[in-house]
Amino acid sequence: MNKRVEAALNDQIKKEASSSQYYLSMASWAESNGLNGTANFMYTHSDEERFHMLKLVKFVNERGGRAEVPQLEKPPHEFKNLKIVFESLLEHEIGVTASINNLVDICLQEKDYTTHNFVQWYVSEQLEEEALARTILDKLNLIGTDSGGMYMFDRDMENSLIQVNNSNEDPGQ
Ligand code: OFO
Repeated sequence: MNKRVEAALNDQIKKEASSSQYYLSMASWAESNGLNGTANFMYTHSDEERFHMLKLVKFVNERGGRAEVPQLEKPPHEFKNLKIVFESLLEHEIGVTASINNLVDICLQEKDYTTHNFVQWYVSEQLEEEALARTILDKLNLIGTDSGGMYMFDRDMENSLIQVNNSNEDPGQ
């Protein structure tokens, strides 16, 4: 496997693992603040990020490279409010998208079209995740600080899990 591509894939493995930890931390915060719908949404999201990481690990090893299990930094664990949680999520996803785009770029520079093809799944995934985070933030902006609205929002988050699960069905690992 091309060494530059391998290094970029390993870097992405770390990013996906960090995303999983970050959303797990958000889930724990939401659960301990009585926001069970949001907590379940974040637990599911955290599992998905772990799946994204595993998919990369397997790809690297199957193509003759070596996937490295990264050391991770402790994610933030205190959040002022729900809006900040989702703003942080969106900001984080924008960073991950930039990293995926960089990976695409490296594949093209190194003429690694197989990896380029593999990475397209992540390109679409990032598009969906950013769109979802923006939709959620729009809702939170409408609700403002109304506690009844917040209650309904949390209940909606539970229902939105169905949508997320459907949109993340793997087209064949
Ligand atoms: Fe892995 O999809 Fe977001 O970060």
